[in-house]
Amino acid sequence: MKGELEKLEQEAMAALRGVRDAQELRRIRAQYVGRKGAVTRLLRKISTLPAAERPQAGKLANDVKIRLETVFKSALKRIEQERERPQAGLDVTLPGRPFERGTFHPITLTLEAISDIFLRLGFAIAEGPDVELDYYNFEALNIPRHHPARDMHDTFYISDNVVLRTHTSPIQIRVMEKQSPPVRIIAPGKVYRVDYDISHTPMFHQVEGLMVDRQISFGDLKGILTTLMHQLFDEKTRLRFRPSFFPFTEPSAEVDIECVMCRGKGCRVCAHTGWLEIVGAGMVHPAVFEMVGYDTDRYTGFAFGLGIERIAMLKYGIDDIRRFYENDIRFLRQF
Ligand code: 2NM
Repeated sequence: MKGELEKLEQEAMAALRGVRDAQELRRIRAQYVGRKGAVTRLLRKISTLPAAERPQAGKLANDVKIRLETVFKSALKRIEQERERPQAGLDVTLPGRPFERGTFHPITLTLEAISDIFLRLGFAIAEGPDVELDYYNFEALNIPRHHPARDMHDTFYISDNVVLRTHTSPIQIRVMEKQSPPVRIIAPGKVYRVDYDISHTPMFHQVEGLMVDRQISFGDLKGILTTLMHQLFDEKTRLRFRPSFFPFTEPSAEVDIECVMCRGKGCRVCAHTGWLEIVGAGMVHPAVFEMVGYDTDRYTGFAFGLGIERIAMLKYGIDDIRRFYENDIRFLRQF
């Protein structure tokens, strides 16, 4: 009796598992616990057992019947609920899940802010390859092989004469090779140097600018950079030009702006100097013009270079350059 009951229960459970509609469910229910069902029949047979076995067998059979009834009931409920939906698992009346809208990277935003300013000043945007010939990255910029200035650049070499560009100046050489003056361009893009710490990443972004025409002077350079900083930060920002050296400009200058964090009073960001060094600039060296075939008696020009990350950090109050490239969505969402 016990063995038979267990077998019936297992059979009934297995039959239930595949059931999809209510009619089939009722048929299975009748087959086991209906008036003529297999479990019911066993229950009736209990009276034929020896008196000593009846209570135990009766309890066992009743328990099986109750368990099966419970499972039938919940299966019926599940089937009826599914029937109310147009398609199992899909409720077309639910509101859709909205896609999260992306944001622009702070470097992109800064690059666009700078580009907008220069476009209004009549500059065009020029681009060039990230993988560059040694000639365009160094030679044409008056930095011959074994020149000490190459050490400053910590170059990634692809081969003997192919490098990852260490600045965007090669773009400007390529433009000058193809176009005669007047030239008024900015060259934005990624640049690469072997360096990684709190203020350096092996890839970062630069915007360089170049203006060549008759009678371009250092005064034009000062005017353009002053306008840039006033529009990028605010009109009260003061600039300071200090003498410097670059192989590709003469004279050369480092350009500082009054610290935008403390307004020149001195703080952690400006190392308590009140000034931030953010631009390198100068008058293009005649050797560079000769390399691209420009007549140095007719033309002069200025050039400058600035790091986008540094400006983005100041604009948005970011204190570690590495934040830009960690792809932390909580950081990126803020812009
Ligand atoms: C800088 C600083 C000073 C520069 C020079 C040239 C070119 F191609 F005209 F010679 N392009 N960029 C230049 C000058 C870049 O970056 C700190």
